[in-house]
Amino acid sequence: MSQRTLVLLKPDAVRRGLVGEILRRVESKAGWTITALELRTLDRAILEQHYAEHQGRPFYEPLVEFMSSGPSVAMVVSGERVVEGVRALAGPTDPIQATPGSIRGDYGTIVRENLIHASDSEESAEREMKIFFPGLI
Ligand code: 3AN
Repeated sequence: MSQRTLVLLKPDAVRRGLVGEILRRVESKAGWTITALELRTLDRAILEQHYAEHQGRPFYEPLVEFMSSGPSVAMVVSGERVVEGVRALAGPTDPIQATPGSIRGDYGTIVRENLIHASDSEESAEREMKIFFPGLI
């Protein structure tokens, strides 16, 4: 089942020089391809759309602050079961709970700065791809 998913390499990943390492893990999965990619600093307006479900939560303001603190890499990954698959590569939200071998498990320690975002369903992927790549068909 070929799918597309929206992936963000967060400002901590870019600052720490981990973009290449994370892209390598994604590209190494058989049949997965990166079909859109952009380095950009995310502004408040785009983050408010992206994180609409978290508005009002205590971690929301610090999250928006962190996510706009430097450039991120936004990309679309396509291929077999990528929605579930990229989330498996990433590991769970809390990097200490994440299994070593996953991206968050290998490189993260704190929940906010957990290196990578990946859409959690095909519906979220459709919504999020439109936010970051409105020109994408
Ligand atoms: P995930 O990215 O694992 O799907 P979400 O969508 O629940 O996690 O949360 C979005 C982002 O918000 C996380 N990647 C993390 O940066 C931040 N976040 C979530 N929960 C917390 C929390 N309890 N404290 C601080 N930051 C959080």
